[in-house]
Amino acid sequence: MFRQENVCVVGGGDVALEDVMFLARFCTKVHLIHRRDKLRGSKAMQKKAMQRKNIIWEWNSVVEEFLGEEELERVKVKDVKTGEFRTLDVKGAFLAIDHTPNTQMFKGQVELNDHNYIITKPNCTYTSVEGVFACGDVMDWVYRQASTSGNLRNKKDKKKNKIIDQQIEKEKNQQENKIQILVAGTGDSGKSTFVKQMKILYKGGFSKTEKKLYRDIIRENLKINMKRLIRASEELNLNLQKINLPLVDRFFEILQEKSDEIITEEMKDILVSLWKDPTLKETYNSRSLFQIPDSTNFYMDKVQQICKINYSPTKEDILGSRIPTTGVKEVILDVNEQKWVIIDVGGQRSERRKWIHQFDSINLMIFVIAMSEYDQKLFEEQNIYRMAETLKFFKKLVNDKLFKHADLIILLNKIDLFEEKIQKVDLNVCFEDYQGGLDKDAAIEFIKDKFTSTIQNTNRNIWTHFSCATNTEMIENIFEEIKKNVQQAL
Ligand SMILES: Nc1nc2c(ncn2[C@@H]2O[C@H](COP(=O)(O)OP(=O)(O)OP(=O)(O)O)[C@@H](O)[C@H]2O)c(=O)[nH]1
Ligand SMILES: [Mg+2]
Repeated sequence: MFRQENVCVVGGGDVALEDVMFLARFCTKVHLIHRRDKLRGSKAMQKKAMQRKNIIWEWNSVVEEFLGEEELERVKVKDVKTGEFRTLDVKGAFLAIDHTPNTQMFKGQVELNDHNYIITKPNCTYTSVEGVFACGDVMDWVYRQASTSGNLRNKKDKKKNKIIDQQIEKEKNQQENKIQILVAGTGDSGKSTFVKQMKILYKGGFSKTEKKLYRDIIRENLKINMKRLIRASEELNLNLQKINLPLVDRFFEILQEKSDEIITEEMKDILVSLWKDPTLKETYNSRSLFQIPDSTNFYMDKVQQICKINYSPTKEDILGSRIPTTGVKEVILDVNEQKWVIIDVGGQRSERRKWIHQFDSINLMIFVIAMSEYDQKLFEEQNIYRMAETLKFFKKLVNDKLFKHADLIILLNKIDLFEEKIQKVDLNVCFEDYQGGLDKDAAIEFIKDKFTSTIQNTNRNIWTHFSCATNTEMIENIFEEIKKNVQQAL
């Protein structure tokens, strides 16, 4: 789009330099506008850039105004030393914001992730230090932008601009020998659990701060899930033992009370007593009728332990915990001189909207399907079976123009729960055309076929694995096989 046109890049870090070098390959002139008289970026890259004749260095300069009728035509620039103004004829302007958030001053004080973004508790601004909160660019890994073009006058231009940014991104990935792996699927399928296993297996597990965050989430979830159980028992007309009714009243009272502790001693005793009520166990066994994590019993059985003052969650506790993902999370692995960027995204409908058009240089997609979800209804819409939604989404995603060339791994997950369930619940609750009854193998073949038959481009590598994402050994074996297959295929 900007071939043989003049453009400008605003910035002075590595991102600006990378953009300038890329644009200089096909633009007539690229002006680099920088407020100082030297650059911050890498010296080697600067030397290379200095040799390009069509890069014009606009030192000590800042942009005053973007000018043009229908679209960008000129940029008004101010010399910060002399105060003089001049204009540059350009068709596009790229604002190169550095990838590195300005968080160095917090290093060692609050927990930062691999990219120096401040880690916050899911869905809120709490950092690892009580009383310290973070928001905006320092923690917003999702909406940071490497480069933003200023030629945004209409929809068509926005689209063209996106293509340029995509090309830059792809080029960078190739230079850095990066493989982008998107872990996709609908909500609650096990994507984040798979990514947690990557951290356990290849990144040394979880830091003290992460463990503290999980501890708090596990404790908070005890209350949330007890509330769900009580409400569900009411809706199912299942009566709790009379002796427990005052405890239920007190449970809801305490939920309203403000306390520094997530679970007070009194709340702990109530949870222990209520979980002993056979009606709540019966309610839990009917959980396909309402929304509650499958791991709830695991945590309810160990309330005493979880509420101990020095409790630190075990690997199993962390893998079993449920926090719906919001935004995009990354884990970067070193695999034989390559960087494998594993990208975890939110699978619920509202989350999918955010990322579905965001990725353009995905090499491999791991689509996670919860095999056991076939009798469960969607969290987002109570009259839709989860597996029907997953099938629809799978079909859309794997055939989307952004992903249809990416190699594909289908992870048939929650196989442990599926094996238990298929002995009792017929798959035809979700798929009317299924006639295999409670036969496990017939059901597996049917599900596999349902999904794979929707793939239009079969001219790519497609691998299928059965998994239990909470089982570290199993995931290690699967991932080692994935590594082998991907490396042979590349
Ligand atoms: N039993 C069992 N539980 C699993 C398995 N995989 C995941 N889980 C549990 O299922 C729940 C949801 O897993 P997540 O990894 O958070 O799901 P997700 O796909 O990341 O969900 P979103 O972030 O909402 O898209 C967690 O409580 C996990 O412990 C599995 O194979 N077997
Ligand atoms: Mg998740």
